Formats: sequence, structure tokens, C-alpha cells
Amino acid sequence: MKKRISLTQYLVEQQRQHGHIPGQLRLLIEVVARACKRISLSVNKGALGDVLGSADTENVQGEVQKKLDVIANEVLIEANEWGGHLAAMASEEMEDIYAVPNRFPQGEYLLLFDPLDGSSNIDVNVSIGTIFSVLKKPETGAERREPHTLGEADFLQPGSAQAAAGYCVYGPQTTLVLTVGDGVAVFTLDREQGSWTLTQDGIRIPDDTQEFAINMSNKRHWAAPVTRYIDECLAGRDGPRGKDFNMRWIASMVADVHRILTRGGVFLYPWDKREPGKAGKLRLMYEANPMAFLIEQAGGAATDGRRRILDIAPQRLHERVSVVLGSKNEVDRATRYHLEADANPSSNPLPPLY
Ligand code: AHM
Ligand code: MG
Repeated sequence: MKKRISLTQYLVEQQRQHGHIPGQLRLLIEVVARACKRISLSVNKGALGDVLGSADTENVQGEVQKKLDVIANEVLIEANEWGGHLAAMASEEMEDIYAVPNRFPQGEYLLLFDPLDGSSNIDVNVSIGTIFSVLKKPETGAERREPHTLGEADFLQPGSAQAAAGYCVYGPQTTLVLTVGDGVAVFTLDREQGSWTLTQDGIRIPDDTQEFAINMSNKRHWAAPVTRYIDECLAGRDGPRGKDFNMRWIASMVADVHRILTRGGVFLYPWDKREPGKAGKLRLMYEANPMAFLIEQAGGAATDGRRRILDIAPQRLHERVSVVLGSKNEVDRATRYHLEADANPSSNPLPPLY
């Protein structure tokens, strides 16, 4: 019989043999995985669990929350607050950070998450997911024997500082995709056993692809380099790229990224002219950063059109960012088009903001 490796075994191995993860981080990942299992149960129940539809509340982004957004957020907080591995959490669904209450021990890590990404797909039974990012609590006054209240500023670290990142897709299969900085591993939820089993390790994204993902309905609002890149793809074999491209857009970043990790591709959610003061739709700290970490660990690339996403120094917890990620050669090309436009602003003006 084929030997199966559980998430726990994988993490213990990472801890023992590779020295990648301290005990607290291992516990943290196991707790997040357990929370995802609970979220997956609610997602699977759907109408039977009375979890579909709107919660009639708004989150900090001014978006109407779905019942499952709220449930997933609560599950993640309840699961993580008491174990002693965390100092604080931050979520797409909460305006402020959530410091671990005083009655529980405080750990070394900070956890950020989008509890249920792809909210527009919840009620229509299309794949959705949970995205998470783990940072180390910066050395603070407490270590220096000075009083320090944990605040938003402690979270404002670049994506390159992430200790771990991952997502869980609630789709035809429930899969947990994880990096602790040693490649990307995929675990599939075995529903009968209730356990996560390693089903893929060392994922590599091909450098080239003939598949792109973008919301084409926004085309008239794009900046010129994005239009140039997509138009060239659409021109197919007879155009400058000399090959045909296919398009996919699931409108759940987790599902689009999962496809790219599985068979390559490029994903773009660029800045557009609808709201010029907004750098993009996706959030840097709990959407773009964890995905960029995973994509780079699998040999792909992730930029905001100009800069490597993992190098961006965040200014605010909920800040947004333009995103281009996936197969390296395509991301490099789209990024080059932006930089060329920057170098020649008169022929191709781009807002300085993104
Ligand atoms: P959400 O976090 O509110 O669900 O928004 C993020 C999602 C991404 O998963 C997806 O790529 C994008 O929004 C889809 O946006 P659009 O509906 O504009 O195509
Ligand atoms: Mg999201």
C-alpha cells in the first residue's frame, strides 16, 4: 500500500530534519488547518446549514458580508486565540487587529487572513477559499523590558518576512496549499478520516504558458500596458506572440491561483481607471503577499506591474495592490510593458500611484 504522509508528519519532518519551523509555528499551521476543516463543513452544508446569503453587515472595505464570511472569520479566531502560538490576528473582515485576550498566553506569531475569498461565488456553488499569511511578531519593547501594546504597525512588514503562507480551496476537493519557505506542498482533505494527506510536494510552475486570467469586462478601464499585454495574447498565432492563448476567470483568486500552481498560467488584477486613487482590488497583506510567497516558492513570479510584491513595504493593514502573478516569463513580460510605459510617459501615461 502506498505510504501516506499526513500534515502533522510533514510538519514534524520540516521541524526536525530541515529546521524550517519552530514548534509554535507548527502548532499554528495545524490549528489553521483544523479551522479550515470546520469552514469546509459549513461550506459543504450550504442551504442545509442555513449559511448562504447575506449577513446584512458591511466589512471595513464597505462590502456587504455574506453569512459564510462572518462564520469563517469567527471559526479562525476561536480556533487560534487560545493556543499560545499567536500574539494577534488581522482579517479582511475586521477593521482593527485582534490581539489575543489577556486570559490566554501570548505567542510569537501574527496571523493574517481572508477568511473566505471569492465571496461572490459562495451562493452559486463555485470554488471559494481561505487565504492566510504568518508573520513573526517584531522584537518589541516587551523584550526590551519596555511596555509595548501590540498594534497595526507590528503587522506592517513586507511579504518577504512571511514565515509561512497558504490557502485552502473549498472546491470539488478540499485542498490545503502551504509553504514554510521550503517549496509548496498540497494536502487533500480525506473526508472519511477527517485528515489532511500530502498529495503533492515541490510544485513547479512552468515558465511559459498559453493561459491568462483577467476580468475582461474591465478592459475599457485598464492602463495601456495591461491592454497591450492582453491584446497581444488575444491576437493569437497571427499576432506578435505567435501562439494562441486560452482564458479562464473564476473570480475566486484561490481557485485561479490553484490552477496556475497546477498547470501554469498568468493572473492579473490590475489597477484601473474606475477608482484611480485605489491601487487595485486585492489586498496586499492577506491576499497578494501569501499568494506571491507561494507562487515564488513554486518558481513563478509576482509583481504589482512594477515591483516584486514581496518587496512592497506596507503602509496600512488593509491596503490594496495591483497584482500580476504566475508563470515567470509572462509576468516578466507584463512587468516589462509597465516599465517601458514608465520610461516613455508621454506616449503611454500611467498613474504614478500603482
Ligand atoms: P473578496 O475577497 O471580497 O472575495 O474579493 C476578492 C476576489 C478575488 O478572489 C477575485 O480574484 C476577485 O475578487 C474577483 O473580482 P471581480 O468580481 O471583480 O472579477
Ligand atoms: Mg478576498
